[in-house]
Amino acid sequence: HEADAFRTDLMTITRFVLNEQSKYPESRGDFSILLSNIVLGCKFVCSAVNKAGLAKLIGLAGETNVQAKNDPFQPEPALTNYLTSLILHIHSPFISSHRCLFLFQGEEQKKLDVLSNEVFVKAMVSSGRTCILVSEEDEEAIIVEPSKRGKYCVVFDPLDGSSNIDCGVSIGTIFGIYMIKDGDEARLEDVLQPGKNMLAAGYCMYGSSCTLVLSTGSGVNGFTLDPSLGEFILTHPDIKIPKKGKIYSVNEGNAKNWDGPTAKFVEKCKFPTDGSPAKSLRYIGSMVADVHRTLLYGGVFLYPADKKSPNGKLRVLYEVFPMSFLMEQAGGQSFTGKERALDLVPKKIHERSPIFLGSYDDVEEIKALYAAEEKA
Ligand code: P6P
Repeated sequence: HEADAFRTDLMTITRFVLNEQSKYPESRGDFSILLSNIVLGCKFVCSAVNKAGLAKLIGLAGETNVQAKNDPFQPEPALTNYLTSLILHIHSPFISSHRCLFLFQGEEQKKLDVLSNEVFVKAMVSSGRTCILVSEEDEEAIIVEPSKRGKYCVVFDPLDGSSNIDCGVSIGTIFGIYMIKDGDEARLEDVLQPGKNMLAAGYCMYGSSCTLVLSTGSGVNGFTLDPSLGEFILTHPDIKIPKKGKIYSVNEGNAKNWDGPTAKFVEKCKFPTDGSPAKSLRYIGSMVADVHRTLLYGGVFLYPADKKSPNGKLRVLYEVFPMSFLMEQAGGQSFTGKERALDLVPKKIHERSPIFLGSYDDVEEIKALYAAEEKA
C-alpha cells in the first residue's frame, strides 16, 4: 500500500541544499547555514501570517484598541504573549472575542511586516554568514557588526503585498543572495551588483499552503511546508515555465498611462490578430502570488513604466532581480522594456524598474514591440 504508507524518501529543503552544495568541494557549509536561517524566518512568518486573521480579532495585529487608554487592566507584555499563544492554540470556546479584546487592550502590537522584518534581520545577523542586508522595510542598508560578519549579502522584502493580509490574499517573502565582492570590507557597492551576479534567489508564498521556491543557480525547485513536521518538503522538483502561456497579468487600471508597446501587447492579448484565442487576465495584486502562478502555469506578468511612475513600481533588488533570476533558471525570461532585467546595475538600494517576466516566447513578443518602437 505505497499510497497510504508514509513517504520515507523525504527530501527536505535542508537535505536538498546540502546535496547541491556537496557539488562544490570548497564549500564549507556557510551557504547552507545561511539558507537554513532564511528557512527559519519563513516558518515564523508563515505561522504569524496564518494567525493574523484571528490575531486581528484579539487586537494583536497592527493596532492599539481605542478603548485601551482608560483600561485599568494592563497585562504585562509577557503575560499578553503567553495568553495570546494559549488562545490562538486552544481556540477556547469559553473566551469570547470580547473577553479577548479586554485581555489584550493597551498593547501596541507590531504590524506583521515590521515583525517579519525583525525576524529576518535577526535570523540573518545571527547566522554569522552575512555582512550587508537590504530590506524593503529599512531605508538604509544594514551593515552587520564585524564580529558577526560572513561573506554573503542578502536583499529581501520580508512581507511583500502585506496590504492584502486583511482580505486573506496570498502574500510572500522575496529574497536574493550575493557574495561580497572584496573579502573583508562590507561596502554598499556589494549590494549594488547586477542581478546576474546573484548566487541564489527565492520566495516563500503564504497562501493555502506555505510554498518556498528556490534557485541556487542550477534550476528551480519548490518546497511545501509540512506543519506536522515543521519541514519544507520537495514537492515541485525542477520547475520549468511553459514556453508560451495563455495568461497575461497586469493592473489594467493603469492602462491610460501605458506607453505604446505595452498598450499594443495587451491589445494583442485581448484581440489576437493571428486567429489564436484571446488570453485570460489574472491579476492578484500580490507579486509573489502572480509570479508563482506565472511560473507554474505560464504566461507573462507585467508591471510596466507609465506616465505616473516612469520606473514602474517594483523594486530592483528585492522584487525584480529575485523573480527574474528564478524565471531565467526556469527557462523563461525577464525584460525591463530596455534590457535584460538581470543586466541592470542598480545605483540605489530601493531603485524601481519596469518589469515584463514569464514565458520565453511571450516576453520575446514584448521585446519585439519595444525594439520596433526604438526604430520608429
Ligand atoms: P498595484 C504589492 O503592494 C506590490 O508591491 C506587489 O506585491 C504587487 O505586484 C504590486 O505592488 C501591485 O501593485 O499598483 O497593481 O496595486
